[in-house]
Formats: sequence, C-alpha cells, structure tokens
Amino acid sequence: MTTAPDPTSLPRLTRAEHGRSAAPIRIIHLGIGNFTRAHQAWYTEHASDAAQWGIAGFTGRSRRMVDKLDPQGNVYTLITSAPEGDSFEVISSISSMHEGGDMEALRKYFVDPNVSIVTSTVTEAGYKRDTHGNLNVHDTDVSEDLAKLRNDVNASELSTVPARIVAGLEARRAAGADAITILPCDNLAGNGAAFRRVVEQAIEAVDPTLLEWTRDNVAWATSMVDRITPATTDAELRTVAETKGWYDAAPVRTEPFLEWVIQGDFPKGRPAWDEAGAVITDDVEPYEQRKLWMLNGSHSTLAYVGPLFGHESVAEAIADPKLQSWVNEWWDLAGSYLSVSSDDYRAKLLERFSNPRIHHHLFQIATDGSQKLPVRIVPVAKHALAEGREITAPARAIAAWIVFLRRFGDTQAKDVNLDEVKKLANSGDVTSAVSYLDKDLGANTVFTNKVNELVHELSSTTAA
Ligand code: CS2
Repeated sequence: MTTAPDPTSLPRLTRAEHGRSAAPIRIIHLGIGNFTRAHQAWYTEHASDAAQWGIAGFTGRSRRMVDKLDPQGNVYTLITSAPEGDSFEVISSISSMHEGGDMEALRKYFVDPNVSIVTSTVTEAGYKRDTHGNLNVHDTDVSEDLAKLRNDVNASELSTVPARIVAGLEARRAAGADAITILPCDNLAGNGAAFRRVVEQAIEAVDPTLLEWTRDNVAWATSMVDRITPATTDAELRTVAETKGWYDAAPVRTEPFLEWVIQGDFPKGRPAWDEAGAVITDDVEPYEQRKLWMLNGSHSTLAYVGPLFGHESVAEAIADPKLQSWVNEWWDLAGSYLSVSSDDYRAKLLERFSNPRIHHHLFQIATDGSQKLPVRIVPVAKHALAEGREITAPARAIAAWIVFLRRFGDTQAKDVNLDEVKKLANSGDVTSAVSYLDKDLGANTVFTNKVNELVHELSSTTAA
C-alpha cells in the first residue's frame, strides 16, 4: 500500500501554471466563500466572454480565504462530486481577493467605471434587517457604521454590508462613474428588493442626496442561486493532492447540479452567464419560492431533527425512513403553495440530498436558524394556518429548532443571535421562541400548541 502524499509537500497550484490569465475586474463580490466559488465563479468561468470579466472577491470577515488563495494567484480546484465519481477543474475567474473590511480596495473598484456589477452572498444575517424587513438601526454595528458615515463618507472601518455599499456608492458618485447593477445571490425571497430596502434606508440615514443619484444609477437585480456546497475539509486537500499532484490550500467540493435564475437590468453589461446555463427571466419569484421552501426548508428541517437522531450529514439524515417521511410531509405542504410544479423537483432533491460523496454537515446548515426559519418555514406555516390545513410539518421544523438549541446551544449551535434564541428556547414556554421568528405565528395558539406537543415528542423520543 502506498502512503498518500502530504498535500503541502507538493508543488503549489498557481495561476501561472494551471489557470488562465486574470481577467480585468468588472464584478465586485461581497461575502466570497465556497458557495460563490462553486457557483457564480463557475458560471463566470464558463461564459464565452470570461476573459473580459474578472471578480474581485471580498470575504465576510476573516482574512483566511485571502491568505489561502493569494499565493495561488486566486485560482483553485473545483471538485464536482457525482455519486459515481469526482471530476476536477481549475477555476480562474476570481482576479483578486480582499478582506471584507478593506474599504480602500472596495472604494477603488466602486469608482472604476468598468466595474459594472456588485454581487453578494452575505447570508440572511448580513442584510441587518429587523423583523419587518427594515434596516435594523438598533443593531449596534449598524448604528455605529451609520454614525461613522454621517461623520465622514470616507470612513475606513465599516463592519456592515449595507454601510459598505453606501460608502461604495458615495465614492462612485463622487468619481463621476455611472450605472452599476447590484445583484444579490442570497437565500431570501425577493433578495433584490430586500437588499435595496436596507441600503436605501442606510442612505437616507447618512446622506439623502445620494438617494436621487442611486435611483438613476443603480439597477437592483434579483436572483435565485442553487448548488449544494459543503465547507472544505482536509479530505478535499488530500483528494486534489492524490489526483492532480498539486497542493491547493482552498479546493471546493460541490455537487453536479447547479441553477441560477436572474431577473434585472445590466446597463453596463454582464458576462454571458446565460450561455453557461443561467436562466434570465422577468419573474424570478416562483423559482425563488420553490428553491427556498423545497430545498432550504427541508434542509433546515433535517438540520435540526437530524442531530437529535444522531445523524451528522444530510445524506445520513435523508436515508433515515422516519426523517425522510417528515421531509415528504413538508414537501407535500410546501409544494402545494407553489405556482410551478414541484414533482420532478422533489425527486431531484431526493437524489441530490442522497449523494454519498457530498458530506454536507447538518450543523453547518443549522447555523443562523433565527434568520433562516422566517424565510424558509414561516411563510408555508402561515398559508396552511390560513386555510385550516395540517401544520405538523412546519411546526416540527420549529419544534426541532427549539429542542436543538436546548441540546446543542452550549456546544455546536451557532447563530448570530445565539444568546437570545438559546434563552428563549430554554424558557419552557415555546411561545416566545416562536414569536421571535414571527409575531403572528407566536400569537396563534393552534400553531404554538402544535409546536409545544412536538417539542415534548422530540425531546422524549431522542436521546439527550
Ligand atoms: C443550506 C444552503 O446552509 C444552508 O442553509 O440550506 O446553503 C444550501 O445548501 C444552498 O442554498 C443550496 O443551493
């Protein structure tokens, strides 16, 4: 038996050796992570005009990804894992990488008239919305950023995404550079309108004169994005080392399936993403709802029930007949509120979730339930309640979230508002936790009674 090479002992993957030359930067991406590297970067790589469109990637917070990609010239290996095997490709569409807080670099791109698009994967939490979808000015990071910008539009340290965009747009206006499209790629229905609302509210709070300029110069697009892409582990570094013979510090493993549906105007052009398979439409909503409810809703259900039953990954959880029947129950209900057919879609989802080569950790998906459940589960619960239908499936997802927080709140659970939701989950009365997700649902005793019943059931049938 030969021993596998230590990946770091191999020659490093570099753009010069294995990639194509860096394209001029015309896209700013905020929140670059594995998902974007498997999705938007792939579409851009496969557009026929890829040589014209480079991406400047800004991380969420840490420098980690910058430090890993920079020495490789920002290229990396994409491992596409089908059940029958892996395929490998070097992706070259990211031309530069920056730390999220690098405002100097961000402004540099915003003032460049050739930069035409800003995309984002900043997660639901990054929008900094309150429960009404308004900019949460009670969030201290938001209020500090707004105060800094009011004081100086060239402020150098901003921690929130809406404020960073305001700063970028201020710089663009000042430089006389014109139109730009903002295209969110986050898992939120109507992400364009949602993003626009918080950014415009931030503008109003900082400098209302900018509002008029943005109305003339900023096109807000909306999109539905999809590709299941787990976090990278050492296994990916080893697979790349063994197969390709190079050391890649930041490979990405993803599934073969991918989808991107985009609605919006691109006054200064866009890559030929449609040639790479993206769908350009004038109504993205039905696709967004289907994806958010069917895929993400069942993901979140599995993310909270799975660990209670000792499962680690989506593939393990969906192979459990009881959990699969719960997912089917959710799909029956959620699917009935879609305006597009869901039959083929759910068959495909089952296949995707079962992919044995994708180890999608349930704790990863369980992150930020306080932000995800309101968009993935709550709308379906409300439709069902309004029609007096069976509400077990959405109530179970929320009950499982509560039990999950009770059980893993002090260990593996992660949430932007962990302290608060953990306290609510442990309070003994489910109403406050449900109200946290949605006030109307919390006030509906049919729903809260069901959640309560399921909390007891899940607590007593699963081992602590
Ligand atoms: C997942 C998503 O982590 C999560 O919340 O539900 O990241 C999901 O894998 C993607 O939306 C798939 O496109």
